[in-house]
Amino acid sequence: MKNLIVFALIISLSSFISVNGKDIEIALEAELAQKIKEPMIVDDDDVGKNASNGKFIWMEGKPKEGGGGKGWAEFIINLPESGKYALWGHVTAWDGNSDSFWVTWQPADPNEDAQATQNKQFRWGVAGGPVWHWDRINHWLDAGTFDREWKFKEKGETVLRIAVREDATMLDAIFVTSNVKAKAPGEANVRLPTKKDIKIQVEGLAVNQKGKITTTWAKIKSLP
Ligand SMILES: [Ca+2]
Ligand SMILES: [Ca+2]
Repeated sequence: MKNLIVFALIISLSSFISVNGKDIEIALEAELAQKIKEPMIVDDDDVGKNASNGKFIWMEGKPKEGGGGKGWAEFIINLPESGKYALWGHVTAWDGNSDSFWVTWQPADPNEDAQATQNKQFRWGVAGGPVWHWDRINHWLDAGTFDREWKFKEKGETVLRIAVREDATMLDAIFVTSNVKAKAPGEANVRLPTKKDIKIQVEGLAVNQKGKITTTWAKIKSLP
């Protein structure tokens, strides 16, 4: 009987630990996207000074009403676990005409070209500010902006597309986290990519919660 109680205690303790385990966190440089389609470009000029890794991506130009709505960057993100995820972007948004992107993350989102469909579910209303700051990726719907979360049924490769909506909205880095509750960057434990993060991104690796590399993917090298 005593053994049974101890056993039950161990089981409940271990489930407590896993529930409260460290979040999965992946930091990505925007300019190291696997594919970038013009007029979205990588830039390093004075406009985006102090960008992480010295570079960022944008549709170059002055903010103007309407925006270009062409070009995008795609990231292959190798998730080490299934489950729910949130995204944060390190951004600059000059004014009300340079503060949005389209965001789709497959396979949780469909293979939909949001620039063509103009589906507001995929519209990210970027928090304004003339210097780099973190903003949680949201849906900008008619009723306002609401934090997005994505649920992946399986671990492994996913494809995140950040597409131009309004010219001049700037993206420096992306932070992926399994913490979908955090409302503020500090709570979400956001970080700019470290040298190790950049190596993981370039080599196409996934990491476990303890920051150890778990898998490699080969497909990335054969991307068209
Ligand atoms: Ca706008
Ligand atoms: Ca950067």
